[in-house]
Amino acid sequence: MDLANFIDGKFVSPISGAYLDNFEPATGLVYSRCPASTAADVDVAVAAAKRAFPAWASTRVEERSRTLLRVADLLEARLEEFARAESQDQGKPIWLARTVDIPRAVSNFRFFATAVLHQASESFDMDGVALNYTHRRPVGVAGLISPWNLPLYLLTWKIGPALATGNTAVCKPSELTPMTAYLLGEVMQEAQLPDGVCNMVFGTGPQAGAALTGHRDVPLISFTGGTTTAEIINRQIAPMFKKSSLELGGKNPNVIFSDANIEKAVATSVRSSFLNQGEICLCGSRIFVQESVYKDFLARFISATRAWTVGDPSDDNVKMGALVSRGHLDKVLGYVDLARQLGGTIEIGGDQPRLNGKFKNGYFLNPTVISGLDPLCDVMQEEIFGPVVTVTPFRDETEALELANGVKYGLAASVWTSDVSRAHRFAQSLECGIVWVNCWLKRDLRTPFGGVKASGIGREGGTYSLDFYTEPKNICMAWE
Ligand code: TXE
Repeated sequence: MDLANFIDGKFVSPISGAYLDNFEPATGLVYSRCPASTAADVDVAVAAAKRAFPAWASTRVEERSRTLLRVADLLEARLEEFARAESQDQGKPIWLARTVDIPRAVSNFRFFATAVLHQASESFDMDGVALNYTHRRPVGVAGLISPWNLPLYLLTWKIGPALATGNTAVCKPSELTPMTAYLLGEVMQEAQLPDGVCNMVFGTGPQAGAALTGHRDVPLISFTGGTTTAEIINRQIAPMFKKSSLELGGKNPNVIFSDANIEKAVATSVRSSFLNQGEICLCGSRIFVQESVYKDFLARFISATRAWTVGDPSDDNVKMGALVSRGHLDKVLGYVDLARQLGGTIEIGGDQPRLNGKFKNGYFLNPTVISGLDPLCDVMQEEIFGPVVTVTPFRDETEALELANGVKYGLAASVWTSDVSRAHRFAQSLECGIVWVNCWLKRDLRTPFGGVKASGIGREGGTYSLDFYTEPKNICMAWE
């Protein structure tokens, strides 16, 4: 099957006629092709979005809201089809796509289609001589670039607020997982989203992505992906003074104190380590355990990891599917080998499962737990982004904080303790954007999402998104 770009409300082939093979991670086989778009395709898409902007920006908020709610309803009606497509395209278990990815994509549209109806703006009375009010306008054509780990979830997280606030959009989904973004074009057509309001251009980052981030008619960029890529994008857009939000990688600590509920910490830590094959920027990939409970935790955690089955993503009983690509699997395996060379102990995993039939060449990896590494080594400093976690003991709160903050990233963290004072004290001292206490991945869409240090710039989520996708202008009206 050849996918097509979705431009100006129509599915169109890439101008160059070039395509990229799209592999199914579970089998390692090509099962479709996506356009290898170039700057020429991006130019056509940006022109369509620019043409559509004035009418969409001046469409009444209630009408924009109703249109996005139709998209949500139509997407929800095709949930099973989208879940199957996401699972086949990304390698994740279908139950995960069915219960998280696609429902969250529906929520993204519904949340922002209703939140925008209540967006407040300020006014200030200057002692009766003048009135200042803040007038918010959409920015224009939004360039939305999304990654391969939660393809539809993270793309709609951008499309929702961008369109709700009156912007138009050109989206560049990851070339590794184009399928659900392609199908979303069908939903937008059926929802009668006006032509050009949302456009999808498929292709590689350096070709299609760079053409979008560097386009003179795209004043706003929202990017989710790797820190290395964000450095390239930042250099490109800095001299163009574009408004940007960069949501990047993480190397998140999961800190377990001796007074934690160990049973709950173990059960949740298996999820925060291996959900979506560990391919979630919020995964807790560095587990730190207070030494008095370290041995007990490690034994229980290994036993729980053994039950985290790997196999056919379409099997509802399988916990983990395939990693997204051969290249990504090799990258993750490289870190496991490095851990061995550095003297780490592979407590469980570190190898590929022996699967038969059509899965024998799939990009599978057993969930892997490594102990005994120096916290300053590359395995514990760099984002691996796979089902590989380290477990390290610590003496006290001071050492735990030093270990947790001792990386260039600062996205998220989990803290397990029954001491409320310590929970507040420790959470407030962590260098990151999101902290979970005695839980993980409970996400309220109204909260700010994003990281600090090498995990990104800016916040999206709730009113933070509505603010990001609009420009506030202060207008001062004098009386006399
Ligand atoms: O990201 P990339 P990938 C991290 C994780 C992962 C690494 C690479 O560590 O191993 O990033 O993943 C587009 N100009 N995260 O390959 O390469 C690209 O086509 C414009 C964390 O997915 O950054 C894709 O659509 N665009 C992250 C998107 O950028 C460019 C989730 C992301 O690709 C471009 C995913 C360029 N020069 C990965 N180069 C999170 N925080 O959730 C690439 N792209």
